[in-house]
Amino acid sequence: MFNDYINKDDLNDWRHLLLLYKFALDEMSTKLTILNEEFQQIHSYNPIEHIKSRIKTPRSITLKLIRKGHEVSLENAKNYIYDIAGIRVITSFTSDIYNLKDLICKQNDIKVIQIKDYIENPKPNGYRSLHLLLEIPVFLSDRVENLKVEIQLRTIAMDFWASLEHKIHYKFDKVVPSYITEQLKECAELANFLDEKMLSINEEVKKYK
Ligand code: 0O2
Repeated sequence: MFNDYINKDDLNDWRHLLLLYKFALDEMSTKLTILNEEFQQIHSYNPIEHIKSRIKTPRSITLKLIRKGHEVSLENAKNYIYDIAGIRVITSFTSDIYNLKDLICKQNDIKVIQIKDYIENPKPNGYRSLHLLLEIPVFLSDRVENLKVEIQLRTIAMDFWASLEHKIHYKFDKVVPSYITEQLKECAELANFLDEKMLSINEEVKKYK
């Protein structure tokens, strides 16, 4: 698919672009690790359960550009695909998500481009997560490149739901029978109930410290 749209001479430029996004991802991952480890030292508590990161494949970039109606080019990939560098941060509690968001967004080398709060406003299918679209500078030998990184912040329960929903979506080639969609929506509500319950138990436990 990718090769149908990309001239062989341009392959090196694409490799270079993806390398720049890898640098952006590395920088952002380090920032998150620092926040987590410092938090652990000060409060004896890790807000982050785990972090997954990935660079979008050239195939996915190509498909997304076509889906959005753009010509497949390096410039368009940089301008219109916001999640070439993607990080998923999994937390225990919803409160951790908002604490982390505040800590990330106030770092003055980070530019906040957009915040999508699918926790306050879940998608109609039940999807919940907080998405941050950020731009960070990457210092190269001859210039500074500002690159976009998408961070998805989710609790374990939100991630459990989203992972299964994603698999089902692809299993049915995006046309999921309505009774399954309805059951998934129910599960999203149950996952949300679990998040709220766990948060309130945690608040109780904190009083004993
Ligand atoms: P993948 O394979 O996860 O990378 P945009 O990226 O902003 O141009 P969109 O769709 O408006 O396009 O962005 P949005 O809503 O921020 O969602 C982007 C990503 O969030 C998706 O990436 C998914 O990872 C996740 N996501 C959004 N909605 C859902 C959902 O209903 N279910 C699940 N499981 N994940 C969701 P991609 O590119 O679709 O795929």
